[in-house]
Amino acid sequence: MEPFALALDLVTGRLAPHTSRTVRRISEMSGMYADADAHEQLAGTGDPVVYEVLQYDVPFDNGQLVCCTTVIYAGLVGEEYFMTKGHFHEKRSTGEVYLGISGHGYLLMFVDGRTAELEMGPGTLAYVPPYWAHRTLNVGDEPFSFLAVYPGDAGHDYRTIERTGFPRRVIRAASGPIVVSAFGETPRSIG
Ligand code: M6P
Ligand code: ZN
Repeated sequence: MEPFALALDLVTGRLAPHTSRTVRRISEMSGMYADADAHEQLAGTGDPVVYEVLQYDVPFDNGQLVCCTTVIYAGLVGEEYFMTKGHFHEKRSTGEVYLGISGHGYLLMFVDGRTAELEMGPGTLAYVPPYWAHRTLNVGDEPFSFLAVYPGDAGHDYRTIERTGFPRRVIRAASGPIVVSAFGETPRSIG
């Protein structure tokens, strides 16, 4: 691997050049949003792009660092904000750093019955410790973008979350975004 420098657009969050681009549409996120009817309807009417991940690939090796940006578009499925699929790292002992670039979002995390939610905006540096599952979402009217840096051998485990669900959701309320339990505990405001 040779050294490289990339251009990160601090307004749009886009990375150039990039060697891979993942485009995730709503139809690829079945079962992740609470309102299945709203999800089905959106998937059938335009199937909007929920988020994109732009990455300059490095080898899948320990010691390498993946740098990628994610742009989550503004939108709702029912009252639930557009979000990423969310994952654990296959190699659970690897962490990750996020840096907010533009727009406003949340980073949700959980591990072993504990949960955390961090508000993110431009310049927010957020740390995902090893072992914690992580998902991000856009609570604003503009795209929410952030940079992620994580070890090359981390890997993405989506299946665990597809099986167990994510314990917290963020939904739109009259007062703004609120964090609610996905498993039926009392909703609580995050102010
Ligand atoms: C961040 C990083 C990536 C991840 C992306 C989208 O950029 O954590 O590794 O792929 O968000 O999240 P997900 O893979 O959960 O859809
Ligand atoms: Zn990760």
